[in-house]
Amino acid sequence: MHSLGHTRSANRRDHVLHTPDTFVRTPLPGLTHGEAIVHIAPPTGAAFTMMTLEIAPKGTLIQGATQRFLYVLEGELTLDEPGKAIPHNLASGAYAYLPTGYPHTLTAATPARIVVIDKPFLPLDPMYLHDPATTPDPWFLLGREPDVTPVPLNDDPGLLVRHLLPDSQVFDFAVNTLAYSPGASLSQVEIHTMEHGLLMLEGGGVYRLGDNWYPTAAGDVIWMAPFCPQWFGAIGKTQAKYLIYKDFNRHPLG
Ligand code: UGY
Ligand code: MN
Repeated sequence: MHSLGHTRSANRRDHVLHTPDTFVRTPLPGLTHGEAIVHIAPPTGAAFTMMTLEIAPKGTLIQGATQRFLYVLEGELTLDEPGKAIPHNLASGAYAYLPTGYPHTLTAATPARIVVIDKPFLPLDPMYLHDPATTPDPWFLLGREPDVTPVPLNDDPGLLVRHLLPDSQVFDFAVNTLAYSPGASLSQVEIHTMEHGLLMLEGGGVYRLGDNWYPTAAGDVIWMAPFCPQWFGAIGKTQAKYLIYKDFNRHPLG
């Protein structure tokens, strides 16, 4: 049906709501037999990129210029890493963290959709590396979101967080999932120095961004600038769940 120029998408100074009706697919260097939907990138003010890649069987993605986080939404893929004869199998809910310069090839075995977050790494100042056992660099890791133990946010059993990256200040960003029982909400309007990239995975609700309240559903992507006022309330009879990126563990002056 024709939308007559209407969309829920919005582009404001301190936030972007990117809804599927406005997605535009483009080629991406390093990606074969696939297309990228770039949701979040520096022209809006973001210090990272967040994209969905749609990859056909046998399509591949190789490393880019920065560290990378990837999350499988749909399909089956293999991930080759250096020195390993047997590739890793990834399916829906699987994720990987790849440090800067870590060679890898991701190959789709079936039609696949993945989310990719790329960010230039900001090293932790060595003066904070008190523990000699601490490595200065973040490390390659693979996981599965359902295997991560959920913890209630602010003691609310209706709002469960899964931290997908290790609790180490060596990492300069965090990626979490937040699962809201029907009717649950953030306990406060948040205003903070970190920026966010968010993909609504399931369900929906109302997202406050700045002075706007947006109906939000699975498939929507949101960018929140540093200090963007934000709040979410889940609406519907099923849980609402999103994947959320934030820059983390660094002094705001860098
Ligand atoms: O981690 C966060 O700042 C998170 N609670 N923000 C959000 O869900 N908008
Ligand atoms: Mn937040």
